[in-house]
Amino acid sequence: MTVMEQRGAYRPTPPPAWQPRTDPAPLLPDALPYRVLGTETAAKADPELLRLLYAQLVRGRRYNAQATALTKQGRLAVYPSSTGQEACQVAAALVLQERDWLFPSYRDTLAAVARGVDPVEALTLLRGDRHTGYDPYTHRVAPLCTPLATQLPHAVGLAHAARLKGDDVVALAMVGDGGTSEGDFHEALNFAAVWQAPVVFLVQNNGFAISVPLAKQTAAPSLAHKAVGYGMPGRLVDGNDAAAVHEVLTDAVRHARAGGGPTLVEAVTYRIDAHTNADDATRYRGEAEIEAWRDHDPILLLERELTERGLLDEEGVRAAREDAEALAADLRTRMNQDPALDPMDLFAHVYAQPTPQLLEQQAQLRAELDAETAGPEGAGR
Ligand SMILES: Cc1ncc(C[n+]2csc(CCOP(=O)(O)OP(=O)(O)O)c2C)c(N)n1
Repeated sequence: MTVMEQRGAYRPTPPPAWQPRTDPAPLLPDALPYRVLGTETAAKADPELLRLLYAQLVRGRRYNAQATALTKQGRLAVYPSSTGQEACQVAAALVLQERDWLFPSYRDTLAAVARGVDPVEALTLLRGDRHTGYDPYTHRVAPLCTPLATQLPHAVGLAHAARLKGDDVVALAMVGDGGTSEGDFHEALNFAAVWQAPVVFLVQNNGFAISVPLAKQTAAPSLAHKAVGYGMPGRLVDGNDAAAVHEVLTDAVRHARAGGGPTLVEAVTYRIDAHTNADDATRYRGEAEIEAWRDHDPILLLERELTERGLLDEEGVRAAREDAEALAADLRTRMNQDPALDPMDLFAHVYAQPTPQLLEQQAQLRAELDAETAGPEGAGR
């Protein structure tokens, strides 16, 4: 029978394999970024937590300023500052248990430090020294990741493996707004949702991928909306409101730990400094925009809340600043010491079983170093 002959009997029916899937409505993010500070919800926030967040934000701001100064003194090769984004950095570190894992990007040194990584060791990579600089297993902080978004599938793999082994571990992976356009972002979120892996993805939407503004990066209604296409909840939060970021991430970690699967959190924030010390941000954004965000500064918001509730006085502010100064002074002193480096370390910890090419390169470098030690004659020149 031809299609034309079938026409009379035609009844529109859905494709046979089609089944209604999950209802997307519960996965959708709020219309506006979730806030706590300055709202009625703030009264419910634990005063001790707010004080801790405040102390950490002040330390973080000072750490960023000191690290940036070290680049100008030639002590640090490059520093992607997280000034303005400290609330995300600190909250990401504080919501995790010791057994959990943090997967940071190059901008997330502060999160690593807030989780316990030595402040100098956390800068090893950015100093141009060697490898990661810290032992990822000590504090369960993966290496700071420079290739965009590649830390995300690593986080999913670790979380999935932990679940298969029956280990109670959650992985929290951090990525920038630009990183959400990478293939690795897609692959990580897809696998995480299909496997219901215990992962939390924290996107710090700081407005720019170097000089590329978000509007040129994506046409999505918000980055949190991207979650829905993968079948996981998307949450939108004010990334400069430390209490709000802490609450949203805590919920997401709890959900993941309870077997509820992954969550994508978009924290709306702003990068106050240039992309790195090597970037001239005046070429792509104006002072008025930065000023507007200074009025919504994470430290300012929290300071205001704490002061209004009588939880912080001048003495408290001074104590937090002194603690931050001590951190900066220690960083200066230790970063001004030249580390003893062995170029042969380049080959250590690369593969469990070095490849023939690596062994060849290792031998070549050894020979060059030996020739240098022997001087021009020894080198046969
Ligand atoms: C795979 C890959 N492509 C390109 C780059 C070059 N690159 C370094 S930072 C950056 C912008 C990233 O912006 P975003 O993800 O928003 O993070 P932010 O730097 O703002 O924290 C780019 C394109 C890279 N590091 N890795």
